[in-house]
Amino acid sequence: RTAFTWDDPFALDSQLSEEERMVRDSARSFADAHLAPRVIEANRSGTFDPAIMREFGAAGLLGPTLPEEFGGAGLNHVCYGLAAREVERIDSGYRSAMSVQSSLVMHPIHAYGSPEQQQKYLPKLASGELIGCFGLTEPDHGSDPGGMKTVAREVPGGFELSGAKMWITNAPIADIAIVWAKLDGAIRGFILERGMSGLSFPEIKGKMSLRASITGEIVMDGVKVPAENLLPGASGLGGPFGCLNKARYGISWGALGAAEACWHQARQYTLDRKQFGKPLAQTQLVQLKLADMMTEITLGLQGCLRVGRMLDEGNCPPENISLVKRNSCGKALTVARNARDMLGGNGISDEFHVIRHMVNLETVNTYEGTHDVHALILGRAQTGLQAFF
Ligand code: TGC
Ligand code: FAD
Repeated sequence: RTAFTWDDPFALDSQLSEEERMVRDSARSFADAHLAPRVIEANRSGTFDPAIMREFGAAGLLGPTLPEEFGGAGLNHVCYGLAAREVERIDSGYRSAMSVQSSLVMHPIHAYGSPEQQQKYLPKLASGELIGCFGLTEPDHGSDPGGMKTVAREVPGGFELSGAKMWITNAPIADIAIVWAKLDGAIRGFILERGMSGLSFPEIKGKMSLRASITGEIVMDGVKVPAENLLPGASGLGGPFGCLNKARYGISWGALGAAEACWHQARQYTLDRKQFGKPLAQTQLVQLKLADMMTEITLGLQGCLRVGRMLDEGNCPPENISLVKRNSCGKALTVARNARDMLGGNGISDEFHVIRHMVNLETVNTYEGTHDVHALILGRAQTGLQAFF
């Protein structure tokens, strides 16, 4: 009989290359050494330490798929996903900081930027010396970004931007912002720099989820942007969505990292905790929940790996990314809610981490396209029928 490995039933490990395993292991060591010791206090105080960005940079975790000439590590998408899984095992907010910088700021500058923009910003973003944010969502346009009201108009020497972006990860600490605005009706990307007149980044307070991540608005009141700060290579919604494809893919791995943390915690807790004279893990109801967790996470990870391989082959339709983003987030949320329950009273204490993952995953299930919006994308793709409006 072949032995069964409870925490890696389908031997995901053996499907990885040596380099991929190395990246995963070093991301795990980084997360354990640099992120785990901070997270409880950061979550309690609702703060994000900007120094983390330089630490991510030093560990090679910012823009890791970009070529080395821009400060990247030339890694494949599978490596990127594995790193996201390890970071989110600690906290979704830390993975958010990493993925916004990598997929939503560095990627568009690399994919759509001029050579001058690439030289100016990418190496400093890769080291964490500069922090970036990505402004697509607006107060009145979240799931329907095509309706955005932020406008750019041509003025001598460049453009003038007016409007507001809402729920922007890292905005209050950002040095630069990739902002999407309508120029003569077409959606274009602009690089805004802190200090430009009329630009501010107020923090959003009172978040009960993703508290170890900082979130804000981008308020633009006639901000003058030099002509050279327009991203020349993107026009239309395909510009921001090209970035979202990368970030959503990373989230699909990351959310399962958070789910694994909850599953492993629930397993150990119910093995250790005795009620009615026996371990909780020796009850049928608990074993059913553990079996469900193992099944969903194991199957989910195989899906992420498959999509990562398709991306690396240059052969991945965006719908596949919707499929795994939606599946991972929805399943991770269920795992976290069940794990919370299995820890009883301790399940609501931050010392046991599960409640923090659970409330974080509410955000992860919402941003980058909600669970239901990805269902509509997948529904449209198989019926040919538009159900958004
Ligand atoms: P639709 O007609 O579907 O498409 C308009 C144009 O965009 C193109 N497109 C894509 N291109 C590349 N990749 C994709 N995934 C694409 N999806 C669409 C499409 O081909 C078309 O191009 P063209 O040239 O024909 O014009 O547009 P729609 O308005 O009907 O879109 C509806 C919908 C639901 C698909 C879309 O708007 C959507 O996905 N909404 C969700 C919004 C969202 O995900 N926002 C994320 C904000 S950023 C964020 O949350 C960061 S959190 C980061 C963190 O902290 O980790
Ligand atoms: P809405 O679009 O108003 O949706 C509300 C509800 O209606 C949802 O359940 C949705 O599924 C449902 N719904 C919407 N349309 C339909 C429909 N046609 N049919 C059926 N149901 C529908 N955005 C950025 O641009 N950059 C960032 O860095 C960023 N970071 C974020 C960080 C945090 C902590 C959070 C919470 C959000 C962040 N976002 C960011 C915004 C995020 O992408 C949006 O919140 C998300 O896209 C949903 O938009 P909304 O909040 O306006 O909800």
